[in-house]
Amino acid sequence: VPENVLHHHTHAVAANQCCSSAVQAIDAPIEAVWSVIRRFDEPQAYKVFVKSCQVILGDGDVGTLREVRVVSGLPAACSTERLEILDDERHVMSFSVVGGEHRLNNYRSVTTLHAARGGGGGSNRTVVVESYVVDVPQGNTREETCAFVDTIVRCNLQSLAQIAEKCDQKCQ
Ligand code: A8S
Repeated sequence: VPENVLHHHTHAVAANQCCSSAVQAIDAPIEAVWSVIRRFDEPQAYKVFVKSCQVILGDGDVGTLREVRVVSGLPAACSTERLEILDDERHVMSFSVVGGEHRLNNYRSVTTLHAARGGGGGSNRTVVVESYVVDVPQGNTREETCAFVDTIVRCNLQSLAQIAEKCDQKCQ
């Protein structure tokens, strides 16, 4: 495992918090996947539970704040999120939740992309690693919290794979 992967996915986890991670292989080049991930102003491009998003401060660099509205049916209405890392060379992005109406206080996630060799020996596949840390809400267990967040993260990564793979076919 490359050192930078371990570094970015090593979180300080307090006693009232939980953390987990998910991995997704994608049949598309790293730059195609990165072009979707790096758009902090457009999470709705692949995040399945996002209804709309508005940038409230900044122009897409670190420190940019966005207000995300989520679809109905979730125990949440909106989330205010800050871009923490955007590294176009190493393909690392991170954001944190700084407010909103939901139960995931102090949520922070890190997403890293890694070029992987395809069947033909070329570098046309990507492995995505996403990890997070979050406060366990009052009245919930660590296991319940991780199950809830893991479901959201896995849905998002599957959607990301579909979009990047489809786009890659069109662009070739
Ligand atoms: C992400 C990851 C997560 C988003 C969560 C976990 C959220 O947007 C949703 C429901 C909630 O209850 C919390 O990468 C919150 O966006 C879908 C509103 C933060």
